Amino acid sequence: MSPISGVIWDLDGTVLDTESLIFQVAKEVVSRHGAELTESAAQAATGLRPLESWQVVADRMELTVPAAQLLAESEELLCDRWKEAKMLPGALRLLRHLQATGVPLALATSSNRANLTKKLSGHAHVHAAFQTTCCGDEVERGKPAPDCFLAAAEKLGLPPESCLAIEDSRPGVQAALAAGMHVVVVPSAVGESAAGCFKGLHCPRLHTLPSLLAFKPETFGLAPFGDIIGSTIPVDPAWRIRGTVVKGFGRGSRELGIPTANLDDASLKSSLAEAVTGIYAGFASIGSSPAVHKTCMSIGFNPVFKNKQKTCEPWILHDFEGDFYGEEIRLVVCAYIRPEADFVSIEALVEQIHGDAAVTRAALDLEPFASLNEDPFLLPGVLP
Ligand code: ADP
Ligand code: RBF
Ligand code: MG
Repeated sequence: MSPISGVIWDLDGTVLDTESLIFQVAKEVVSRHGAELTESAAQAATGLRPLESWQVVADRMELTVPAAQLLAESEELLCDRWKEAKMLPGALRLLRHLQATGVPLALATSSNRANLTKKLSGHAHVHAAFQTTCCGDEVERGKPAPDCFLAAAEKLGLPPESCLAIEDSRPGVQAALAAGMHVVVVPSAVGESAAGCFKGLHCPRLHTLPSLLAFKPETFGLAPFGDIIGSTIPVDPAWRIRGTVVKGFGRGSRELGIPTANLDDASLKSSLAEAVTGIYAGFASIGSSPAVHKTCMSIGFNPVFKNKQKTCEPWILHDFEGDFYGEEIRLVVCAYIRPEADFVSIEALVEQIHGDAAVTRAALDLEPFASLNEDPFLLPGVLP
């Protein structure tokens, strides 16, 4: 493949998590008109320009109100809320890395100029990272037409074939492929809807990733990240989590031979509600014991088992005698290993988890992780 000389980013659902805001507001607008917004209608509307999105919703939900009115209602509600949008996992890290290594960067968004400004008002450093921005109201045709990607490449002075587009939605991917670019897609849609969302879009120029944390710049001939320690990404500052060990699904020891001390729901909600799902490494201690052990843990939905609820499950790399349900567990989580994944078999999952344990053991011997095993938070009886 030709080397990448510039990266062109989509905004909504790729850099910023505006999707959940938009969904909340769209639900409210649709309910005003006596209907209930379905997941599939919202899905079909993702990635298009605002008016086109509302036309899709109006058609799908068989609303008699004109799309323009629905848009006006939602814009009014969203106007003050855009600044609430948070950066998506790994977006800031990748943006900073590309900027620091001199890669030309552009934004190609379906948003109009006024909304782009509002959305990035709380993230001035992000806005400044892009040499150029191309908005939905500045091109003739919106995504899935290639116009905004082509315009962005032209503004960067680069041929489209040497550009990498980063996208989250189907129309966005179609637009970038039509522009002749390489595309990395981090689907916003999850589970079943994600599977259907990119159906039929096969192209050697298209690469799918679970999140931008899994992006490897060297795959595209770009400088590798410099922050990797022992093949993990540091979690900085480390998370200090205290919880109670509760009963899980009872399959860790039995089915996998890997016991996991599941954290209670309340501590999960208070300290990890927004944590990126994935596999992490850190140190743990239990109950009244000051002993500190290396630990690898999964936070998320266990795709292999299709859990409906998020769990946090530390596997403490130590042989205990018996179990310790109801005891306090203290965790200092300092390294991200990989995203949660689906596997074809339980054996393949178990093998991967043993690989994670090996990564954990090795990485936690390295600084700045190693000294965290003396973190006072891990001592019994120390208050937060
Ligand atoms: P559950 O589904 O209830 O979490 P598991 O089969 O995953 O059951 O077993 C987890 C329990 O095993 C923990 O709650 C803990 O009491 C005990 N246990 C024993 N050794 C370990 C270990 N090394 N790491 C985690 N939990 C352990
Ligand atoms: N479950 C998955 O479905 N996919 C994974 O990639 C995955 N990785 C894990 C990595 C580690 C280090 C641990 C401790 C657990 C992982 N699990 C994963 C969770 C596992 O399925 C779960 O602990 C058992 O099903 C018991 O609830
Ligand atoms: Mg468990």
